[in-house]
Amino acid sequence: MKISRTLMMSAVSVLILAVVSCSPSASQGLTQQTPNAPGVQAPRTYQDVIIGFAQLGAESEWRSANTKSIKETAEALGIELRFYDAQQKQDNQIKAVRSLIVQKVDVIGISPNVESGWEQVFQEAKDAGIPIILVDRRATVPDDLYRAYLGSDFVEEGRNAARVLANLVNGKANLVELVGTVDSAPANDRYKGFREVLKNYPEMKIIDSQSGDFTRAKGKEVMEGFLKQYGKEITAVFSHNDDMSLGAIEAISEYGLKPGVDIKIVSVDASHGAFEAMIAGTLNATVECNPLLGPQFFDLALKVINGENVPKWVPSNEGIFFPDNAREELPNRKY
Ligand code: GYE
Repeated sequence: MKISRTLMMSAVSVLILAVVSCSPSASQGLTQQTPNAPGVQAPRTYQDVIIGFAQLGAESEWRSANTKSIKETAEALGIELRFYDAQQKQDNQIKAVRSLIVQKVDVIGISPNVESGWEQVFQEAKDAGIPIILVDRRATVPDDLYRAYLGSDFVEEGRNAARVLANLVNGKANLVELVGTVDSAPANDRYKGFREVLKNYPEMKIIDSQSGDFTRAKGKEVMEGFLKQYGKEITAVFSHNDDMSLGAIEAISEYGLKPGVDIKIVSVDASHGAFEAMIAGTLNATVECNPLLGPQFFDLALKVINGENVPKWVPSNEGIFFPDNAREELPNRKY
């Protein structure tokens, strides 16, 4: 498909070149024939931009869906995409940004693995005249170092998780928390939002809180540690993503307790795995966090390239899902 289009394009350009060079008016009349006034550039289109993307890794179902959305949208729109996967390492992500600067791409999209440590490399991009768009995760940098942030309201997700959990346990629980990647925007914000609402429930106590780095394997490992230390004292889990919840579910079952029954579990993302767990009765709720950001990202990128005004924050639409309608909803889920 790509090859035939490229071939066709070069055939067309050869034809145009031939026509232009053969035409007697080629040298005199060309400026009058262009549709734009002199000095006014035609807006760029998806087909004539190069967009770089520094993805943070492939740590979760959410991330795989996010990467797929970006790659598939680029393909569908005919955009030349330069994509990097940093394997959850900030150093790799910084290297990817530097390499995209050298390649002189038109825009760099990035999901910063952690919030801090971006000023220098973002400044390098700015100095090279390449706009940065933050996708999914924020970075703590001055406003002039990025053009826009496209992503979720993670604080609200944390608040919603607390509201749902409070309902499930009637305002009384000994809970443990599986935190996402340390210093990442979603982990910081979900942590904060959750506690904000929990203040209204004095009998809901967080007995421990540790990072499971947003992965299923670490989520399981941390939950095993919690169970070893607190055993049956634990009555609820707040996990910052579904993958860690699935790991925790395994740990709880192996420990001999019933996940979703003996220990209530609420998490974030609303991925396929979470729906399957809700249908199986092992997960009690999941707060949606939408990873399908490809279309919004490229739309934003093109606007930025064409000098249009864009909002500083473009939020994504999200809901909450429970076991009652999980079976009905699952076929509609795209990730
Ligand atoms: O919740 C988690 C992923 O940044 C919103 O990262 C994203 C989070 C998502 O690993 O599953």
